[in-house]
Amino acid sequence: MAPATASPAVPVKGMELTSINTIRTLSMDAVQAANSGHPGTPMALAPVAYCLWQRFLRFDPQDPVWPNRDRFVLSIGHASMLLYSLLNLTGVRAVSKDYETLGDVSVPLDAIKAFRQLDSRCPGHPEYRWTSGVETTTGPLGQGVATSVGMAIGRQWLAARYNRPGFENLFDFNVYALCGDGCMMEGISSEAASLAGHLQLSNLCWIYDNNHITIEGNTSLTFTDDVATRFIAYGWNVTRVGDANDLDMLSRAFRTFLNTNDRPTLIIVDSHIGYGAPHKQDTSGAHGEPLGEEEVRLAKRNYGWPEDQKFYVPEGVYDHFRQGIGLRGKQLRDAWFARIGDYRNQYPELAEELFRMQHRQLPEGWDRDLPEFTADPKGLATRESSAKVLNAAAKNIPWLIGGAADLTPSTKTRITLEGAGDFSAENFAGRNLHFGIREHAMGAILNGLSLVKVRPFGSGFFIFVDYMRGSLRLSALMELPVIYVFTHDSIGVGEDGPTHQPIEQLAHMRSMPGLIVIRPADGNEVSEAWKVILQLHHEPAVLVLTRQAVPTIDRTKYAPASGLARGAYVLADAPGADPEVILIGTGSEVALCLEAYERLTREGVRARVVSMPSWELFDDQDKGYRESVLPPHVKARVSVEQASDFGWAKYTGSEGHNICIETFGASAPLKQLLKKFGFNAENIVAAANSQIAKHQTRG
Ligand SMILES: Cc1ncc(C[n+]2csc(CCOP(=O)(O)OP(=O)(O)O)c2C)c(N)n1
Ligand SMILES: [Mg+2]
Repeated sequence: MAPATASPAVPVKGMELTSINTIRTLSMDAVQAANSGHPGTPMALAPVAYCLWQRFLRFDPQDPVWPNRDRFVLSIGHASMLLYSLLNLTGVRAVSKDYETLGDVSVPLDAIKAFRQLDSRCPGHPEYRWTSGVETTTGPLGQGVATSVGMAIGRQWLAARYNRPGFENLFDFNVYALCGDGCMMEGISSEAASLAGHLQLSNLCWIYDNNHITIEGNTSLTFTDDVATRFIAYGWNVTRVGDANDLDMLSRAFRTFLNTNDRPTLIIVDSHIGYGAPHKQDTSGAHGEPLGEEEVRLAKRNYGWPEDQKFYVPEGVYDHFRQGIGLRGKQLRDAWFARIGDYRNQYPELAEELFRMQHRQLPEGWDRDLPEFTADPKGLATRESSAKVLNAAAKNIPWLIGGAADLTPSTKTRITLEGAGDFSAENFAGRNLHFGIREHAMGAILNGLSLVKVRPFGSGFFIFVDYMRGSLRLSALMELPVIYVFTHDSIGVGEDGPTHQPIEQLAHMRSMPGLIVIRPADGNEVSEAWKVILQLHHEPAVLVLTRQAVPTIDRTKYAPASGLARGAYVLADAPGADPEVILIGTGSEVALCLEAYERLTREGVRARVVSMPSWELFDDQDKGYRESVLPPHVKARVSVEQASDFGWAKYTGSEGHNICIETFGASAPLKQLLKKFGFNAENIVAAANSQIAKHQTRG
């Protein structure tokens, strides 16, 4: 570990100081104008960010989506003005959704003046997809650093696959993340740092703002970790900068990172929150509220700044950044693209892969091997059919990579293709990732992987989605097509009991905007589900699978599984399609509905079975289709799902019947549980008959 700086820092002067103070004052002014926000940390870290961006970051503001750019993650999302100031001063261009670079500046000064106001490119916390140059959405502390691990893993994987003789540096970008006390306290950072150390991700650098302040006051209240020792124990290189204003020491620390080839680097920077504000520096008062007009004035006086100027960018500042990061970034980016033509000539297939991956397209014929499953009453667990489908897809989509949080043997998500390999410090080309028992970090890492454009999947027991909801929510918020495969979808886990039985998790997932949840009924629905999921561009998907076997439905007798793409479809119908009652099932309960349907039909009851694997896909259909599946005049409806009934009334009506589970399940063999909770054909038939009677009386 490098010692703290011993001699006083060489004072920063000239245009460097002016540029740093511009970052500081823009941040203060924006927060003051919004009358809300976090001024203190941008003021303190302006020199750190300046040093990194201006002297080291390989980033071209003119092309902020250049694939080999260094990534900068602001894990302390509340310090968003630090990033917005940088984006403005370096002149980062806005990029359209289809990756064409547009002429506009991503963050014009007017956007900073409208910080935190509706539709400003400067929302409260940095949002990916909304503001070009923001590499990932941050705000929930710890998420940014964990996501940066995914980016670093992604870079290693890209390098291992695409760097070739003569093109050793095609992918060699570094990932920097700026974090604070909050990030260090959150458990997710420990999970992520532990994995990063284990994988020896030497392209990863976290910068820890050790300012000893959080919202409630001094960290002595809650946090006495020896962070340096903790990270050394994780296998990181740790170095320290004793003064956030010391550009030379900061540069030395960044060079130490660049020269470290066998492990990630943590740079601990001692800083003063609210630096320069005479009454608020080093207090939590500088954290999350405007300084106040007078304090802003006094801080500006301290900086030698014109006290009455607001949003002031002195002459020469833009040019200074243009000559630094701008010039360096452009040269690196142009040199990279100049070589891409040669790469395409020498490695046309790899170049084609890269193009498609970067544009979130799939290879030609990606779905040609997806299996069909023949009817079989004994059937197959959907986790088993999913294993076959996943491997058939992985065969034709080389950048489909993923793994589990130590549950691959149970979730069946291993890519077993020859040469797929295991991702490790010794083999960055492996397609099977091992996240360890670190669900929360796994979600963030998947986001990071998706942000560098590989196609990631992660898996676990459905119950443990609770442990990763924070990351999963960011997948949805960022509109990333991350694939989550969750098995052991309900009480089918049997003897493991309530701790392992998801009940309310489906409702949780379905309530999340932008997330596609699919609970397929059999092998063929699994195949169709993967087909839908792999074609998603902007939505994460949650695939919910059984541990136990479910019958493979006879599609010569019942409707084809292709109906899955519409979210719900009529699987079996009354003759003439005018049912008295509709049975709606998902996943393992669809087969039960069919059994009940056959009995009802024998009894002369006109029943319909709707398989409804995905509410979201169904809700996306036009009204005509939705009403053809669930005709409004047929009010007798029964839903069957081994989960909470929360939300089902939307499809069954408040007078419909929901066969569901209202407790946390129980520990017993599945047979006993099915009886206890009423998941059998008799119960469904009885519910159907009483629904018919109820609605006839009313009608
Ligand atoms: C997961 C999570 N919990 C709580 C918060 C609310 N919050 C925002 S900033 C902050 C304090 C962060 O302290 P630190 O990281 O030291 O930042 P500093 O005050 O030094 O800028 C908290 C608790 C959050 N954003 N995310
Ligand atoms: Mg702090």
